[in-house]
Amino acid sequence: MKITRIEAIPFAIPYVKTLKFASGEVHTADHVLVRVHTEDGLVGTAEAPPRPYTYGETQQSIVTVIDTIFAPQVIGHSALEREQIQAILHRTIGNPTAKAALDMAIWDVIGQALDVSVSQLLGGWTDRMRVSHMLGFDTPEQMVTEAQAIHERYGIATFKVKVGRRPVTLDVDVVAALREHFGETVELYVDGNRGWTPSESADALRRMADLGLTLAEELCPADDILGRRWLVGQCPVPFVADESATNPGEVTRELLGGSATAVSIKTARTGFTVSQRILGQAEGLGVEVVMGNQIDGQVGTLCSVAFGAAHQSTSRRAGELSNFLDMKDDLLAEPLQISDGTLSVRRGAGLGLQIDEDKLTHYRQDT
Ligand code: MUC
Ligand code: MG
Repeated sequence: MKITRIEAIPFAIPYVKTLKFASGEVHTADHVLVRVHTEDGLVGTAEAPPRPYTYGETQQSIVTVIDTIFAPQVIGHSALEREQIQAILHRTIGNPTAKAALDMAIWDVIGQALDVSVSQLLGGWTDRMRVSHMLGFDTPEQMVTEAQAIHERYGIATFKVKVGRRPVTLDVDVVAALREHFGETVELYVDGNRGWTPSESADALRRMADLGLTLAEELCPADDILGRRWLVGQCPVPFVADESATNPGEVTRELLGGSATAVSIKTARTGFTVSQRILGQAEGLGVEVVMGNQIDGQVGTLCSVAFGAAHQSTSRRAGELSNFLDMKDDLLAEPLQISDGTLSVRRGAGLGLQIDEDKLTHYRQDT
């Protein structure tokens, strides 16, 4: 299982509809496909999504850090030396999605070599997850129409509503319209991507108090340290740390500092290895987790569901696994299918994914 070559391939696939949220917007999936080759002819695959407004990475920075810093040090190691490889990666600060994609591609290699699925290797709890769909900023009418279409077509009954606009009533009206439209038949929760101040967040929570929200995520910046603690202290539902808790140290700081009471796990930023460590922290501290989405394509989504379905506590809540529906196309030879509101783990060795090489040739940006 000696690693002989690592590819970082930039590609760009347009979105059908721009996804807008408080910290940014996405209109093209300008991701990086990472491939890890071994001397036995195995190829592990994962993808890294650049999110400059969250982690500072760009498509170019991901390719560069992999090509010039990570690949030269990782090549020559066995895929089984994951701890050695983690040590190499963590010698460089930041670059979470580049590190995560490498880690997940290496797990894909290990699964293929052992002829077992990565999800089973990780824990094998179940073979599918319920799906939560993310609704980006729009008018209440448009967001209800989108939610209804997604509900009808895919059976999805959990929606994460992007909030964080000013005045807060813009978003409160959306949540009220969704509740009015669906009644109690759907689960609703909100994600502010740090858009509000602590007092605006508290005001919005008060206004939404009767709307049956189940979670509130990153309503205000974690750097508003005392304000955030004050807010979390009065939040009636678990307050989820997402971009404020991107590694085990930050998870500890946010939870023990009283700035969050739940954690979003995103394989796109912590891979499988570090995501398992974060899951262990959450379980040990007794807080709930949600499988989040880094606005992944289908390759990244397959990684998320492989991890989420592998453990009891990550599969309890619906996972955010549907952002790829907004893309015009994707790279998988066999596209993902959401039905009855669930997404299944791929059977087969490793991550069970195969890239459509013609599509990759079409969408890659480096030729
Ligand atoms: C989310 O849960 O926040 C948007 C920004 C980001 O970092 O992730 C996405 C989704
Ligand atoms: Mg979030």
